[in-house]
Amino acid sequence: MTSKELRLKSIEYRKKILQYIYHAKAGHTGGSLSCIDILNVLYNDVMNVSPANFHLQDRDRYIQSKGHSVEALYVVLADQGFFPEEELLTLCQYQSHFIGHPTKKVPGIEQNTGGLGHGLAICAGNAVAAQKDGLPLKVFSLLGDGELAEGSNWEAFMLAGHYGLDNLCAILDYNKQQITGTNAQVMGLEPIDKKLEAFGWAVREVDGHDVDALSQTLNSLPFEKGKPSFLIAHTVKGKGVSYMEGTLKWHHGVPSPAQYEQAQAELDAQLNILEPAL
Ligand SMILES: Cc1ncc(C[n+]2csc(CCOP(=O)(O)OP(=O)(O)O)c2C)c(N)n1
Repeated sequence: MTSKELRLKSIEYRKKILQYIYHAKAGHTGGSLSCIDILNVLYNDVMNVSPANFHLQDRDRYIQSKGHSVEALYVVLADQGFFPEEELLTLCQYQSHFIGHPTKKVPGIEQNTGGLGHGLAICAGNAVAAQKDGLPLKVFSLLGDGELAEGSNWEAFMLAGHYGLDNLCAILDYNKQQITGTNAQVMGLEPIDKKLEAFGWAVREVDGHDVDALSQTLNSLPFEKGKPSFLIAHTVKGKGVSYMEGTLKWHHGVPSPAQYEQAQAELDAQLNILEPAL
């Protein structure tokens, strides 16, 4: 996919995330908007995973450890053809599979997540198995910065470093905010690069909204042969909608009708800058 196509997709995905959260009257808005460029690049430009190969053992794996941002994942999986997009109109309704956290009942989802701190350990297990079986697949995990307060992540970091899992890539959606405050207020992570390096990981940093930089970095895995890769993606919670950006209350939140119109208008304006004919 070209750089422009990826940038257009990101805006379209943001519009859809808001559309389905607004319709469902529920959702983790800010964190979905902060990680969507990462998912866009992974699914459209990096990973070897699709509805056609999902049953095969040697496909790549993606497990979204910050499971609460599931609306971003639903929108991307629908776009990849894992299920018809209109099914997202059932989001958060009684008996719908499209609940507020990922479950394997939804086509394309590898693992149930949502209880923070589980995804990376599962990915590390998958990476060990692939290494032993000689399968040429890559395993990707998306982590939240607040999520790193869970000690289980650090066990997985230690294991992956020890076993030299260079088929594993963890991406940190580093928006520096959690539910109740900033990382600095609740649980600081710095120096996160030095900590991961001390655990035996190769670390890179990137602007997590720059699809070109994301694509270039994620297409150069492993960052170092014989080491797991850790990508610090600097992001903004609520990215793309002016009144949501960097605002704690939009961790989860449903726009009012006027706010919804404004958000869609802002995203349409971004689309028009990229593609004036639209
Ligand atoms: C084990 C566990 N504890 C608490 C929660 C509730 N919870 C949901 S999201 C969240 C904050 C996560 O912050 P972060 O990982 O930074 O996510 P982001 O800001 O990117 O949305 C918390 C504490 C949870 N899902 N799982």
